[in-house]
Parts: sequence; C-alpha cells; structure tokens
Amino acid sequence: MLTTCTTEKLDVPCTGSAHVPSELFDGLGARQAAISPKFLYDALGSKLFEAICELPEYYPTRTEAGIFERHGREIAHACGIGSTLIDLGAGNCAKAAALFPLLRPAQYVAVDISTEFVSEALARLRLRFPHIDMQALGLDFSSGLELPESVRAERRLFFYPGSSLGNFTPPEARVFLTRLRRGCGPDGALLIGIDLAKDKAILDAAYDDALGVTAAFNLNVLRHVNRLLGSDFDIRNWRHVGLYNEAAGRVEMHLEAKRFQSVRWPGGGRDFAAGERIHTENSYKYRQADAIGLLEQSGFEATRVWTDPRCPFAVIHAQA
Ligand code: AVJ
Repeated sequence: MLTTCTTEKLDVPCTGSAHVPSELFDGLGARQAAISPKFLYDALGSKLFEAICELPEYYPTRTEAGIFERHGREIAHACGIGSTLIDLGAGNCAKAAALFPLLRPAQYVAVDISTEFVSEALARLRLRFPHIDMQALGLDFSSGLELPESVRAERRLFFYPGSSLGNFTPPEARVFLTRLRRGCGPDGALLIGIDLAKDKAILDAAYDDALGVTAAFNLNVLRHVNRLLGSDFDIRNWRHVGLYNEAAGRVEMHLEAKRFQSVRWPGGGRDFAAGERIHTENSYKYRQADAIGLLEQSGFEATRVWTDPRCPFAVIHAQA
C-alpha cells in the first residue's frame, strides 16, 4: 500500500507565530540587523540541518548520539520508563526515536516550529512504533510553552538535545529553563544535551564546513524571510560567516553583504553597505559547571551528567 503523508495535518494547529512579521521587521530595522535563528527552519532549512549533522566537521550530533548509545541504560534508569516524552525542536524525531526502546514513553509529543517537516517525520514514526501515543505540535516554544490538554500532565520528561539551548543568551536561557521547569509539574524532569567549550579551530570548522552546507543553511534564511515578509533579498549578494567568538563564549553566524544593496519589502526597506552583517545565530558553548549552574538557577536539580572524554559535550538529567 502506498499512501502519502505529505498533506497530513498537524494534530494541534500552529500557534505562537501571530507576530512573526513584526519580530522580523524589528530585527531587520535594528542598527545591528538580526534575524532570529528559529527562521532558519523552514522545510528546506530543516533538511539542510539534517545534512549538517552528517558532516565530518559538525561533531555535536554524533557526539551526543555516542553518549546516548554508551550510557543508554543509565540514562533510561535516571529518566524511568513510561514517561510523557516532550521533544523540543524534534525535527526528524531521530534522536528521540533512538531512545524509544530504552525509555518506552507512554506518550511522545514532537514539538517543532517547522510544522510540515515534523508532521511528516511523525507520520513515518507512527508506522514504526504503533503502540506509542504520538502528537505533532507546531509551536514556537521560544516565546511560550502552552501545551494543549491532550499532552499528559504526569511524568513529563522534556527532551532538549543537540545543544539548542545555545541559541539563547544565558539570561534568556534562564527564563526559558524556568518556564520549562514550571511546565514539568512536580514529577517532571529534563534530559538536555549541551555543547561545551572547546578549541576554536574545531568550532570554526564545525560552523563553516568545507562543503558549504552550513553556508547554504544560513543563506536559506533569506529565502524564508522573503516568503514571510515579501522582501527581495538576493541570496547571491550575501556570504556566510560562521566563527567562534572566544571572548563572548559563543559561535556566531552572520550573513555579510558582498556589495552595497537596497532591500525592499512592503511598506519599507533598508540599504546595506558592503561588508555589513545580519546576525543570524548565537550558539553558546558552556563550561560544564556553568551549564549545571544555569539549570540550578532555573530551579532544576542536576542529578546526572554524562560526557564524552574525547569531545566535550554534556548530557544532563535534571529533576524539576
Ligand atoms: C540546532 C541550534 C544546536 O547551534 O549547533 C548548526 C544549529 N547552526 N550549524 C547549533 C546550527 C549552524 C545548531 N543547533
């Protein structure tokens, strides 16, 4: 039997995107122009990020998967079985799916801003794990975490892998984690993957790879913005910049104007000088103690930490 899942509707309609254009207008109009990294993830952007995870230079996904593999039983022991597994930024759902046999969740909730991408991934996953109750949730959880009533309140285990927390500044991360802890309820917990500080050469290569996949991922944000705003960014006028800012403790991605240009959108526009940049992403790299500190300042209690001795990365289980 051949059925198509591409038109499958979300189980719960998309929320949290009502003021997308104003957020974009504000960012593009600011003296230091900026686009939030969440706009990197349209359907193509999500696929490009999947490709990034295959690159030899991009170590986080592989390193984290290795930790899950090596310490899977201990991780499952810390998390317990039969939880309500809430995957934040689920994407292709592969990381959670790899843990299903160990965690045996009672319910799986795949949350992602890229609604189409996540519902397709979930449709495939349902065929592989028909006994798990699954829901796709199109939600920009960076601005709020109101979960529908269909998400079980008991034994919530928030899953936030891949070091996506790094997209927030540390103060923003505290706000986000505090909200998460409240969302946990009394018996909830968090399983989070956080990338740790390491050599600049390793980080520079990971965010500016030889094939140019990260460049394509970054530049694609302009196509997405053109669709959302009706703007006329010409991709060919921009180049990708990705590098570790050691003083700030973060990798930064920017788009740099190759030449002077005027960009317009309905009701406005902006000139960009040659060399002017649009800041598109921060990816903070923590020291392990600072990552744990951040969790504890947000009301979590870090109960277990698993790392990789060859490549600094931490998977942390934290109790609400
Ligand atoms: C998905 C936010 C964790 O910061 O490493 C990959 C995104 N950006 N290459 C990261 C990303 C450039 C990624 N996160």
